Amino acid sequence: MAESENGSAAKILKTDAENECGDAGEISSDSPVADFEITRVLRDGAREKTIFIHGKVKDQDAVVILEKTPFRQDMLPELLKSSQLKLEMKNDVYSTYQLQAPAHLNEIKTTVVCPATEKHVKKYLHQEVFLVEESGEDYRNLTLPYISSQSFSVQWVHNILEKKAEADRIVFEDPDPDTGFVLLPDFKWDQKQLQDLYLIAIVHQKDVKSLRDLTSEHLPLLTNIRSKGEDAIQRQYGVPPSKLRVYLHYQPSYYHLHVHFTSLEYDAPGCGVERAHLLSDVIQNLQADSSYYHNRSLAFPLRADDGLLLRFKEAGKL
Ligand code: GTA
Repeated sequence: MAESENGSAAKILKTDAENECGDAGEISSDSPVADFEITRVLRDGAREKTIFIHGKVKDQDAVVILEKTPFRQDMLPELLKSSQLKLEMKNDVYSTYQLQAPAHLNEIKTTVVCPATEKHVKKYLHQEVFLVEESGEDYRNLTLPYISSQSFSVQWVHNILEKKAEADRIVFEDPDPDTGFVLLPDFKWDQKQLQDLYLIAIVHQKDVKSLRDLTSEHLPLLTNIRSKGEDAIQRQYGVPPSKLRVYLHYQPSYYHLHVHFTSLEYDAPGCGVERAHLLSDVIQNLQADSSYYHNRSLAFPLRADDGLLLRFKEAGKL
């Protein structure tokens, strides 16, 4: 089996955002946020320091996500030395300040979805959520027909697999058509610090939608992802398997099988027990029973305005 890797030394963190249409560190001359007209704030997470905004860019719907990123420990000396401090209050041994950091130490991670569909806008809108319990039969009767007609495009996934996008971000690839996958940084991670390390492994097989499709036939694929994914992360970033949370989402947003690798110390969105299934548990469940995910009930949260929730309600399942 042929394999290829990009990057070798441990702990190489890229310092600038990269994508298929721009070089690392280039200031974008065609800023999609410069013409962004705000329609409304979809969600404002003060604790996560993230804000999701819906608006228009030249008549096209767009979603912009702004996120304050974790501190980079390697930049702390420069941050403390070169920033200006404005005193707010002083009392005995206590004092608080406003620290004004130089621009390059004060970046905001920005994600743009444009053009955004109504489904994107709904995805990021703060909503009441409900827990649904889906039997294997419910999956086949309700969920599968719904996701076959309504789910997000996986064009971005095909672009990665076909090296049409993000090719230079690939950390590891096993090209085997059955057990192979591409491992690359998730677009939620800016790769500037390891605290919020987040990579995804995308399988080469195109007909595995989610956890529900997995049987013992997929065990070689899953064990391959676990061992080679963990090895690649250890080599590239120096993070050992015991510091990783490796899991699948059910329901995912994108129905092309992929596995999330996040730092154990990072409280990643969607890593809660109602959505994340540890890859090691999945492997053991399939070793014990090949049709485990075909038959058993799986619980997952759905937002109030999710069309799938309506299907469950109409079927008297809620
Ligand atoms: N490298 O083009 C991409 C790309 N896209 C379109 C999605 N992903 C991508 N990665 C690369 N390039 O982890 C990543 C996503 C996600 C994974 C798909 O693929 O970041 P999933 O199918 O299980 O879907 O995983 P999921 O978990 O719903 O996706 P997502 O977008 O992570 O949403 C979960 C929650 O995370 C959201 O509700 C929101 O609360 C939060 N979130 C989403 N995007 C951001 C963001 N940019 N910053 C902060 N929080 C975010």
